[in-house]
Amino acid sequence: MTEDELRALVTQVVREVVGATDEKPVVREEPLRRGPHHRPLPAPRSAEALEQLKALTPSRIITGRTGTRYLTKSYLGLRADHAIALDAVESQIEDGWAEKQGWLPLRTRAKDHAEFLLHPDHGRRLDDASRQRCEKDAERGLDVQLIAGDGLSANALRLNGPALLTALRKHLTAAGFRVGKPLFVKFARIGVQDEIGVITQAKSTLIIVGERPGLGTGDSLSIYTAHGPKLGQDNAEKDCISNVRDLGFVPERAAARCAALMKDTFAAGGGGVKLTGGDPAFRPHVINH
Ligand code: B12
Repeated sequence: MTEDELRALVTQVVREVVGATDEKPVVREEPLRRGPHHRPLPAPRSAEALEQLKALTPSRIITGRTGTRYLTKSYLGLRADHAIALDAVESQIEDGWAEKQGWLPLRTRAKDHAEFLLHPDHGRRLDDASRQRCEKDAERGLDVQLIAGDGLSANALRLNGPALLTALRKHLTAAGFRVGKPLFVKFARIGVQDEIGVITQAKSTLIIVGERPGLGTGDSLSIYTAHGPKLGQDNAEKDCISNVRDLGFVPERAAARCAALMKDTFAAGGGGVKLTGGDPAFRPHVINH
């Protein structure tokens, strides 16, 4: 059978199966419903300025659209970034990792990760064994007690924590502060720095912790400082340097900024609102980056 004969046979079979007639299809000049159009961006006045703007952020800006919807590329990127955020919140620090960094391992009252996520308060106090270990093994009366916590992204601590704590030790020591051996707290919320500060009688505590991730920011750490420790200290008396990661505020620069913040804090006798000196026009010098 020739190729043409085969084609005719297949056409006949298909026509029989679908019940085709010889009526000519109605062809409309204009389709009734237009499909969505890919709307690429209009040509920018300065392509260079546009690229500079995009380079400032990993966020999806100036991406174009299709109809009222995202481009497939944007949509898939959003799903991938969401997966990174979920992975970050689900991540945990494995046993033994903190000791390898030279940090004293402690844990909070949260018995497991699910309890930690569901009951934030359980992540703000040490469990009994850790309290005793902290009383026995942690140094007393340091200027700044360094603490590392997993918080809402153990991945961030694993990736950026060692570099950040090394840089913090370097800059704080150079600024004249006594900092000792760092402590690590598993299942930690910010508030746990209060209890540690009270136990160790440090003048200030500083906790680095995995931030609640935004889209694609599962590697981001924050530094929270608290001067004059007391249980349940208000956030208004504390300070925060956020977005510490390679794509944001790089650990080395964030540590230098933190040392400057601690100098101001000690000079003012407290952090947070005390640093404003009561001036309503005050603009904190510690912002994202
Ligand atoms: C969640 C969140 C909040 C929540 C906290 C609720 C809760 N119980 O979790 C709410 C909505 C209450 C909040 C409020 C504020 N927040 Co807020 N917050 C965040 C966010 C998105 C995540 C924080 C996080 O992951 N913490 C880690 C986990 C483990 O900590 P946690 O113990 O579970 O929760 C504590 C901290 O989140 C802390 N906290 C939250 N915000 C702030 C801000 C400051 C200055 C301090 C000292 C502490 C603090 O409060 C929680 C309870 O103790 C971050 C952005 C980010 N992705 O990091 C911004 C962020 C930390 N917040 C910020 C700000 C400015 C504020 C406010 C001052 C806003 C305002 N003008 O009112 C207030 C201050 C609150 C206060 N005085 O108590 C800024 C801090 C900027 C800076 N470098 O100082 C950030 C970085 C957002 C940003 N990019 O601008 N916040």
